[in-house]
Amino acid sequence: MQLLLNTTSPYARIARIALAEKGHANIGTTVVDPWADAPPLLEANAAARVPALLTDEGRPLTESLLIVLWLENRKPQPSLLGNDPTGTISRAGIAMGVIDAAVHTLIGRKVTDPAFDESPVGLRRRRTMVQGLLRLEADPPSYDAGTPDLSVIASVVALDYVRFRFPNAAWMPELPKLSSLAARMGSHASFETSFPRA
Ligand SMILES: N[C@@H](CCC(=O)N[C@@H](CS)C(=O)NCC(=O)O)C(=O)O
Repeated sequence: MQLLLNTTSPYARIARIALAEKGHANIGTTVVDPWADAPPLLEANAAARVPALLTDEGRPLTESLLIVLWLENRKPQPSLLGNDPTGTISRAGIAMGVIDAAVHTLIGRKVTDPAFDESPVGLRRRRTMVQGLLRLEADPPSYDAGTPDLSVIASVVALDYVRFRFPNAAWMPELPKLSSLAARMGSHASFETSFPRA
């Protein structure tokens, strides 16, 4: 298997962490710049986005959560759905909303200009980040030991990404519970090795 990724994408980080937790920590990786239309990425993904996973059968898989779904199906244990799959998927959905809003804000800056953040759509995306994080803070995913579930993965990836892209943002709320979860997961190998870096 081969994973096409970049070192900042929260979607690629979810796929990386899920692969590692499913026993594929040493999978081959190729770092690509999705905005440079790298030929291997274009071949694997018509949408030219990371992550893309090339299976051993030579089949390209795209979309972070579909890669997780494929992994769950291929190797059900350890499960990434935890003891309460409905709660896990519900919280993971909130975290994905935060991730989408953050990435969309970065893309909005590319499409228009830095003023995107304060535009009506930019403020809507910011509200999504703040409200999504506050909802997760009010009902945080829990981690005891062993394999983190998808809600832990997506929530920590979301928080780390928002902090990475919007450092010192005045609009970021206090998030003591999520922060302590992120700090704890930061020393878990799959999270540590995939921490976003420019
Ligand atoms: N829904 C996709 C989103 C993937 C995505 O948007 N990746 C970004 C990097 S964060 C990308 O490659 N963007 C390039 C582009 O939009 O053209 C997923 O879950 O994998």
